[in-house]
Amino acid sequence: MVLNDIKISELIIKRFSEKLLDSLISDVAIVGGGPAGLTAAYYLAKKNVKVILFERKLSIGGGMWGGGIMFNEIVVQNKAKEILDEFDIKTKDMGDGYYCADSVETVSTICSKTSKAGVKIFNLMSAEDVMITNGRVSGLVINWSAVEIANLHVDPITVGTKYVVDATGHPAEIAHILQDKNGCKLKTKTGKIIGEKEMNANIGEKKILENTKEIYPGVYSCGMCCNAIFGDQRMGPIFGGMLMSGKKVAEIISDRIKTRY
Ligand code: 48F
Repeated sequence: MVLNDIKISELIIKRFSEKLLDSLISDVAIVGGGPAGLTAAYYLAKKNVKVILFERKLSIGGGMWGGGIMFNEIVVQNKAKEILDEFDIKTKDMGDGYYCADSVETVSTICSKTSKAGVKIFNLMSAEDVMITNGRVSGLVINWSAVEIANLHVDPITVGTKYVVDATGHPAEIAHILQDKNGCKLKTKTGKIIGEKEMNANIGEKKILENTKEIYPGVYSCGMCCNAIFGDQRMGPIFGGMLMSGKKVAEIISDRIKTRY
């Protein structure tokens, strides 16, 4: 076989364009490819929901690669172990309901299984705005992260979706876009983003599941941004809440898609 450089370029352009064209309309568009967003995407795809995911960075996995202070081990509590089992990730029983897993194995396996489940993952792309139709979010405005980083004046493109998931972690970017740019009232006590509280894994991990819910018509929060939006505790390098929040938002949205849209 004689390799042809132009052919190689042609194949990349063709395949990527097909992928992007097929993603112009989806059931769910997830913003953020950390543990919460990836887990949500995986469980949605397993229920045959058409789901796409945008991640600003080159690598998928968000804050999980670095475990705690770059020690690449994560801790999960017993309630979340079944999710690591579902992904076939090795865990070490540390007693008293604590389990550890290698963060590199965890991220790479979740990423691989999510992709194989049928999720279209677009790395290097950022959501910079939302589309709103009749008081409900109906799509995302996306651009290359490189455009954002270089502060270039290049117009974005749009994708239409039934549901958006804010899985952007601590910065809660979609919630901020709704509130700060579009003046939307969020479904929090104050109608605004309340801001995350101090570190407390015990409270934070419980609250994150309560706070995995709709924040504005058509938009759900999952993962760390839930507690940032609803004003609850952060939890540091325990990741069970992120995984369970991703699974929970997938269940809520797939039920809604089945019963009504
Ligand atoms: O930060 P991240 O890992 O959020 P998460 O899934 O998990 C939180 C934990 O990592 C940790 C924690 C555990 O106790 O508190 O922080 O909730 O992943 C969020 C991802 O979203 C991407 C960002 O690059 C990161 O990989 N992201 C953020 N804003 C955008 C975005 C955006 N506007 N467009 C695309 N990607």
